[in-house]
Amino acid sequence: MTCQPTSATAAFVITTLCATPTPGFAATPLSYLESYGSRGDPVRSLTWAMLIISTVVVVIVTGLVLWGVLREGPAEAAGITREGNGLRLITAGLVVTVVVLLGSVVWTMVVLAEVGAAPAAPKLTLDISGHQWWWQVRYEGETPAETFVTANEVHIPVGEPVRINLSSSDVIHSFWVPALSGKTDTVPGQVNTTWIEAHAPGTFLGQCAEFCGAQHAHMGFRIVAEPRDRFEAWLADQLAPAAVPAERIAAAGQETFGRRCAACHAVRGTTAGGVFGPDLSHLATRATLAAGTVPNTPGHLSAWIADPQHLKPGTRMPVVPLTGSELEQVRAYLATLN
Ligand code: HEC
Ligand SMILES: [Cu+2]
Repeated sequence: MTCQPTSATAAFVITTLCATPTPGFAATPLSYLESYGSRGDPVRSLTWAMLIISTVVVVIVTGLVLWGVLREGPAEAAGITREGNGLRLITAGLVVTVVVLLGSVVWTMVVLAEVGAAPAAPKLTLDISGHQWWWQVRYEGETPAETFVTANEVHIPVGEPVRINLSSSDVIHSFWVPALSGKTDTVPGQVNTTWIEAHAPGTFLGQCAEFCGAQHAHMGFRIVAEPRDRFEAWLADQLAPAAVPAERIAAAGQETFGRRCAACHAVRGTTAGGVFGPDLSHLATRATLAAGTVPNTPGHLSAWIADPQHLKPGTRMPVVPLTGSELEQVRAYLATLN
């Protein structure tokens, strides 16, 4: 077929049909009907079973109703007689219903027990905190020097359970990575614990699942599951302090950043220590900006710094008035944070 859209609807259909084939997960990143880890798997099976049971029930009930309505004309229907008051049918229906419902209750209990606690003492524990409208992620190390904070992108080793302590700095949010785990609320003044495990490397999208204000829909995050060695390399990279910018423009950017941005943003290894906004150490290694709102490209980064309220209306980052050259400098500086 030719891939030339002629109208908006046609464009949608064509982009859907002409898109290069992608695995199911990539095509539907928030699908909860697929799972990629030992916490998601039992829930996935139960979800499918419930879906199938409910569909079968609807089909049977609809079929029986239609059969009852259409079997004879309305005139004769009034004269239908039921042998034994139809009690045998009612009993059979009840028995089937009770057995199926009890079965699903037991199965649900088993699944809840299975996903309730992490299987073994997890080697990695993260503190994740929901903010309007982004996620703060803290990797607790053995020593303060091994502890760091990042945002919106969570790296984990493949095949290892990871415990996550969830908290919130403002309102109730909900931590949800459909392919790896169900939802757990982040509640102000309380720590809720959840865990995830990915049995294959990949990027798994997460999303705030509790309405939390204007930009709730732009409160996404990603879990990047990597083999142990690559994860360790990422950790080491994150722990490295920011290098002193070599280029003049980036050095000037660091100075501007210190004056205009550092009250809210931290960059480890520098004097910038603000905690109101996301930690920007190693920002250049992240795939997206502003909790998954836009890809992390030089263009989007400039657009974000110049006018965050345009990309994410209502975001807690204000428009910071900068001259064109200051903006260029700050962007050049942020590009060195890799
Ligand atoms: C009043 C506090 C405040 C100031 C000042 C501020 N920011 Fe922010 N910034 C935030 C908040 C809050 C967010 C999170 C926004 C969101 O995702 O909704 C943010 C997000 C960002 C992000 C995206 C980070 C990520 O992980 O996706 C970048 C980049 C950024 N700010 C750069 C800057 C720069 C550069 C300046 C100075 C010109 C600046 N900010 C000034 C509060 C601030
Ligand atoms: Cu939300």
